[in-house]
Amino acid sequence: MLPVIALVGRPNVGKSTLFNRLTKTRDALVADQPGLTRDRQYGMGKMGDRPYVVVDTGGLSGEEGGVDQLMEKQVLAAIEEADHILFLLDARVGCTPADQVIASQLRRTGKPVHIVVNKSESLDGDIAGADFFSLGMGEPLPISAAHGRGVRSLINALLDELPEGLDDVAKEDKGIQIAVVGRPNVGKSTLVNRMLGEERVVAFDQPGTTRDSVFITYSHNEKPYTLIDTAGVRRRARVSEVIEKFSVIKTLQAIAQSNVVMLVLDAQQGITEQDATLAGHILESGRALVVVINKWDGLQSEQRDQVKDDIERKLPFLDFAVKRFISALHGSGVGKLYEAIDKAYANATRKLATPELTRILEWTVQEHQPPMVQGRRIKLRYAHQGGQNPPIIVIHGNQTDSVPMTYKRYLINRFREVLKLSGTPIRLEFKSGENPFKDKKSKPAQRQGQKRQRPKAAPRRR
Ligand SMILES: Nc1nc2c(ncn2[C@@H]2O[C@H](COP(=O)(O)OP(=O)(O)OP(=O)(O)O)[C@@H](O)[C@H]2O)c(=O)[nH]1
Ligand SMILES: [Mg+2]
Repeated sequence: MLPVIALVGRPNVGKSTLFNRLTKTRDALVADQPGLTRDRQYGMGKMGDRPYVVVDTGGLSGEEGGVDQLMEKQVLAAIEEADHILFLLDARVGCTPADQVIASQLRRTGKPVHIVVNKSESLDGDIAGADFFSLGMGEPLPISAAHGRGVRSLINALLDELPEGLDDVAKEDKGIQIAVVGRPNVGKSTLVNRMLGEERVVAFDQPGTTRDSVFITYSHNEKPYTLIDTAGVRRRARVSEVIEKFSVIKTLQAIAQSNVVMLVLDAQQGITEQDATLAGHILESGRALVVVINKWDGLQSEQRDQVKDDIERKLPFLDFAVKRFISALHGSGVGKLYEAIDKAYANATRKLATPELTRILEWTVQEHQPPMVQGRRIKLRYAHQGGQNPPIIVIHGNQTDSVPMTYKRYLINRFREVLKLSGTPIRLEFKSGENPFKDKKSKPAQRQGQKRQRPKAAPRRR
């Protein structure tokens, strides 16, 4: 399960600055998708190959019974779902009475709290921390969120405290892992129940805590699948009467554990901001995706056209995904979802041969050259696969740091088109060797060297 780190503290101590640093995706392409707004409160990050979730709680006032009682309630709810609390303090201001109040509130939660002293870049670590020993919550850790100092070791220390994730040998027979996500009341539980319908359920994990999802392994057409249900399966018929407990954290964790995400939308309610935010999270995760437009029954054809327009307009960055229009209630279209799921998964995990990738790259570059940078043209020379689910295409050349966003999109579109890679995001990675072909003798050695450094090409561990 993805560890969850919550950032807590008074206003202005640097929570959002730290959040941005911890969730900064190296893949700028994701952030640059037209129409995509990033969630400023919840984000996924990665240290090495260890992913985590970060929550920016937006701040506690430290005034007991203060005006922002309501907000504090929300902060406490976020804390409830977290594995680690980072209590941020301001080295320049020192320990304030408000900090003391927050400390005692945090103590009451019984959660592990780390004292993090921010803005300590111009101070000696010991001096920066000294003032905060009086909080009685262990050793203060000095960092500078703005300058990135101490952040890496802080996160590594947190992740080290957590038990190693189980290596999922046992998961082999669980088939494709499908996360069913969507905002409340779009019909996730109805869909899950409908999909399970007559199927033979092999295993059913009850959730352990409030934020756990339910995992259901079953077989369909004698093929195993595992549904990850973020809403919780209702065995009873009256699904609609259950008020579902929606949790972004639970959703992020389910996405991270899946191979394919089914994003469920509500055709009768239309596309909302929350849908777009979830879609953004899915895109950032790199998982294969099937967009399921539910409640398609009982709509007039003009309404249907409008929903389709709406999706294109509000979720343009999901254009790679297959869309399916269904009625979970009546069951229409549900059986056909498997075809889309299987296809998305197959594409996301397909092996791509180096000669083919390089050939496509060559054609693409021939058709439309990358621009010149400081009088020299960007060269893109060869490509190979660097990972699966999502497919990563590693492109070698020179001045690759300067490849413009529009050109990256052009490349991705071409790769997608020629390889027919629908249903999955495609990631590009660039490697510049100053001129890898200048000194021919060093070429094989260099390529090998790069191979060793490259992150593992095997599919992700789950
Ligand atoms: N010098 C210095 N300034 C920092 C550092 N981290 C954050 N800041 C600055 O502190 C100010 C507040 O930072 P935010 O990240 O917005 O603080 P916050 O805790 O999210 O504030 P609220 O959301 O209002 O509670 C900004 O001007 C930041 O640039 C740091 O490590 N060093
Ligand atoms: Mg903030």
